[in-house]
Amino acid sequence: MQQNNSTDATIKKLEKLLRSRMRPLYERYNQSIDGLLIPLKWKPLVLIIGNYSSGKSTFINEVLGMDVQRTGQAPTDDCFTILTIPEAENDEKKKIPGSTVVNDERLPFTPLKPFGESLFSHLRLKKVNSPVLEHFAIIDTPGMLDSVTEKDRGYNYLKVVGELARISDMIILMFDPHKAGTIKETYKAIRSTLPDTAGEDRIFYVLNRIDECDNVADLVKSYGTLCWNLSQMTGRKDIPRVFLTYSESESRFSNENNSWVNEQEELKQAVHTAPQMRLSHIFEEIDRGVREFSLQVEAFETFRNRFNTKLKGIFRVGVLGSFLAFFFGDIILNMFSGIPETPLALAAFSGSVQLENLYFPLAGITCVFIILFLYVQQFLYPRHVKKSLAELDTLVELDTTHRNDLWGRVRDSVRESITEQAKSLLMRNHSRILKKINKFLEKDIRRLFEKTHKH
Ligand SMILES: Nc1nc2c(ncn2[C@@H]2O[C@H](COP(=O)(O)OP(=O)(O)OP(=O)(O)O)[C@@H](O)[C@H]2O)c(=O)[nH]1
Ligand SMILES: [Mg+2]
Repeated sequence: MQQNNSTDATIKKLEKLLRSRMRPLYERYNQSIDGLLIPLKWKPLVLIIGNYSSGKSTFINEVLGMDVQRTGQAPTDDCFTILTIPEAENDEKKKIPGSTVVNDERLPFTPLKPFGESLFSHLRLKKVNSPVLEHFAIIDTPGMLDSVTEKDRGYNYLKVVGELARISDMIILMFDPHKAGTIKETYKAIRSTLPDTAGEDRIFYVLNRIDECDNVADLVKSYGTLCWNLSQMTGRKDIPRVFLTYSESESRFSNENNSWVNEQEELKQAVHTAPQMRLSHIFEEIDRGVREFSLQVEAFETFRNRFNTKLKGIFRVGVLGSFLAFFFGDIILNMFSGIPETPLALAAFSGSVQLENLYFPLAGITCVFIILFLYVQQFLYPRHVKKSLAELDTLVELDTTHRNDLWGRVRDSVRESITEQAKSLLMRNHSRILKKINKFLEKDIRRLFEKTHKH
């Protein structure tokens, strides 16, 4: 793997930190840090998505300087193709099937496993001898179809795109003037997996095939449609940069002296910066992943605190009950059954307290505590678990959209943990774990981040 040495060293440090600081905490909740380690694997990734026939494969061929991907009008390619360089000179296997790719633990594609055979047969890794691929891998994707035809794929295309967007360091969203209005679904799919507060700078918007616009008015119309849709989706007033590109060799222009705008060279240069974007992507992903975990622990803490408040109430009742049982229990028993002969209070009054006078009062206290224990176990505890599951969203404060967004991703996992390990969650000191997580984010990770960004 060709990668900047200092980036490599930082990634190693991050992995070490995650394994030493976070793994023990995750394991306490029967969770694994494997998901956090995925973006650290392999090499920088550039993901190209967009409408069918928007020119994705043509652009890739031009970046690589060779014809590796099939191109053509109408939906041409229904495969996800990961393009990388052969690892060694005699690297025989030029194409690796999807089922092997998703099972290779050295690669970051294991999250695609749940999509099953219908995806694996449309996924492959291709080894291409292009020097460009020494520094990063490119993922060519099948074109986005209309939502009706999408249903025939046999796997959830948008979810796959979302997973790939999560692990990619650069995402190129490519549209052509004819379909500039169909960006919505694609954007939603990738947005749902990207961090809420960041990630936007990882996306490059491209309006390709602009040579097919007949005139400037036509181009402005397509550009306007794309921008309108973008602003609708991002909710931002500022429009992100949109690269206006076309392929010289495919264009309708016969000579090179035409004055039509073309930012394809700039886009190609931008693609080469993917390795530099890798570290910030990794930091973002770790930050997001750990904050998701932290929010779960917060929920467990509320779950425990609420139960403890109820327990305290019960304990107070217990103390009062014990007091009454100790001093008056034997008197009442004596009134009904004549036993014990001399209740403790009477013995104390006559100044002759014997050890046997304490038997009944102590038995009274034990009875009170047994009753309360049974009440907690049979009634209070199951009711608390049931109520917490029914009011899951009240376990954490959802005061910002960022927290809301994180919560949406971990809610099911919290439900599962409370259902499966409620007792151990009630016994654990979550605030100590929260402090450790906070220290990891604010000290360890921040320090490393600042150090790498100084260089
Ligand atoms: N005029 C013009 N045609 C282009 C341009 N780029 C690609 N084409 C043509 O458009 C068609 C589609 O290009 P592809 O590169 O196959 O598009 P794609 O996005 O990979 O399509 P799918 O893989 O089917 O989703 C091909 O016939 C290309 O020759 C361009 O910039 N201008
Ligand atoms: Mg293609």
